[in-house]
Amino acid sequence: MSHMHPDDIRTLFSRAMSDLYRTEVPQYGTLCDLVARVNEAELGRQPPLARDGRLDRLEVERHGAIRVGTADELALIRRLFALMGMQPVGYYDLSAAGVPVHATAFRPVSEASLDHNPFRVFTSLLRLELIPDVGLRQRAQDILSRRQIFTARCLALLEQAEQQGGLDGGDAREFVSELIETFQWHREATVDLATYRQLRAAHALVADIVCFKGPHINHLTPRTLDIDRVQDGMPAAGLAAKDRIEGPPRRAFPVLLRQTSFLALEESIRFVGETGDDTHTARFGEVEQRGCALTRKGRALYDRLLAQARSGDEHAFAAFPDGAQALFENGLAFFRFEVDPARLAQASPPAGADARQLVAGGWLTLAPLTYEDFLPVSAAGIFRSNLGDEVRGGYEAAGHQPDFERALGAPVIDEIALYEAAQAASLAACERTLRAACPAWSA
Ligand code: OOG
Ligand code: NI
Repeated sequence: MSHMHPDDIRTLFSRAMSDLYRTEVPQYGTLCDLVARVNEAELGRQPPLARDGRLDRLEVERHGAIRVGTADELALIRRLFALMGMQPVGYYDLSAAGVPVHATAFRPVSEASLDHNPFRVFTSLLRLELIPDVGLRQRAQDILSRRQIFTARCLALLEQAEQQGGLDGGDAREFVSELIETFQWHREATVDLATYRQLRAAHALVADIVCFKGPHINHLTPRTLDIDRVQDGMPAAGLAAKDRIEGPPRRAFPVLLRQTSFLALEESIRFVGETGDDTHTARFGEVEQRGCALTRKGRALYDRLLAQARSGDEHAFAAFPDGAQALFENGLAFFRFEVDPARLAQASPPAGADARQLVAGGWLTLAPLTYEDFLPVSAAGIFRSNLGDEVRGGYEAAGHQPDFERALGAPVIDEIALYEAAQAASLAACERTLRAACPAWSA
């Protein structure tokens, strides 16, 4: 029996999630159409070489977000997503932004898998210990302990896949359709109206996580090559855009992530045992533009300048180099190196020249390594506007990665280490080429 490749199961999953969200949130379809138009126009402006394979990746590239309530739910998500080649990468503490969760991003990690389909799911775990009211906390815990968010068939297929080392095509398709059920929206709450209101008073997100059958997908985000153009096009497409894009201003050389969103749907809910009703903002729309990954040093500078920009300094980002060469020379960003054959034909690099000299002399060119991760705390604006929540300060409690990893049942992967390894691998490949072409260089 031959197993379907995890990359292909992931593609089935991301397509199925996209189809689901299109039926649940019609504005998502409108947004995807707008993004596709903008991306096509933008790709048309780029040189043909840069286009190879990119439209393919962009057409399927999405990230989703879910929020789970218990350690057991999180650990099961990890095992289920592993069948699709998605690993937990990074630790995100959102308590600083006044949101009582911590999180990781499940995503592929190898470059080949990312090229195949970089589907990511930002997954948050509720931190009930941040709810000060002990009675309410216990109540929430009891409600969560009674629910099973996965179908029995989904869990059976998980066991089978773990035992046999994979799933064949038919089982993989069944697995995906069972798994999708977990992320559907159900307008029937699992609690009565009074309980919902109590939990919502503690925090809108607590109600969102605790009061429903499972972790409904709360947004699914396409990637655009020009977010300013999408933002400008949103009103005419009938989408209520946020008033500004999160992240740094437009740059010649994009870095990290810029995001914007349209406002959440007000959805009516049916509560247990009563005729009373209320509305809830569970789902919204988001779009993002991804740029180059930054080193720790680059990220520290970015965070400092973003804070300055937030407190009114419009020109803060002028201090951030806006070009591949300068970012590389200052050790601020990660790149994929490529040997320039034309330059090599002209002259050999000097003996012993290092990466910096090879780049400066034109033997190596720099392509950005795409940032594959998230910036939810700096995008706290998106969090807030979509929770329908009043602005509140951060929690006193700091993040707690060991607790999160205990719940997950595994350590999270350090995203910076992944970028470092990708950059190092591309340099090693270039060095092999140079060594073969000009023995004098390696001497
Ligand atoms: C997750 C928000 C994080 C992003 O793009 O930063 C996220 C959530 O609202 O549950 O998706
Ligand atoms: Ni998002």
